Amino acid sequence: MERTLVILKPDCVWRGLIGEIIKRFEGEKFNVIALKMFHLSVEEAEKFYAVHQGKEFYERLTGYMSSSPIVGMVLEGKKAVLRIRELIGATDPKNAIFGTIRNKYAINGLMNVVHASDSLESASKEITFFFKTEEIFHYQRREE
Ligand code: 3AN
Repeated sequence: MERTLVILKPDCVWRGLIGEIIKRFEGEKFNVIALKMFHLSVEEAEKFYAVHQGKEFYERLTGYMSSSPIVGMVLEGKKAVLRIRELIGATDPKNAIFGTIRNKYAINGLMNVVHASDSLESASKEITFFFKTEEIFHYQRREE
């Protein structure tokens, strides 16, 4: 089992897509094991996206991510990091494979619905950024 961090970005929240996107993840047998709404400050967004500092889209990205509330969650499941990245699709929706979340819902390469950790190492760092240990839970999926 792996854990990964997912953020439902401002465009997901303001378009009323929170439930729709969580449904996609749950439908693929990932468990939501932590869930919280945040409104990041610019400084917090800058810290979270520090790896992108210096890139031409950095200010737009940190301004956007701190512009309105977002939803953070930890998902748990088999090969969660890679499989969630596959489900969300490429950064630019024009390059996202048909059927992926970004292909269906992203507005553009910035407002692209969802963030997901890109490696086990970043998942671990990003989960710690948003959640305390006691805010993360574990349970078995039961179908009955
Ligand atoms: P991904 O989220 O697909 O891993 P990253 O890590 O390259 O993409 O970029 C982080 C975020 O920065 C993206 N989710 C997107 O919101 C924004 N971003 C990336 N590239 C661009 C770009 N060329 N123009 C505008 N925003 C971008």
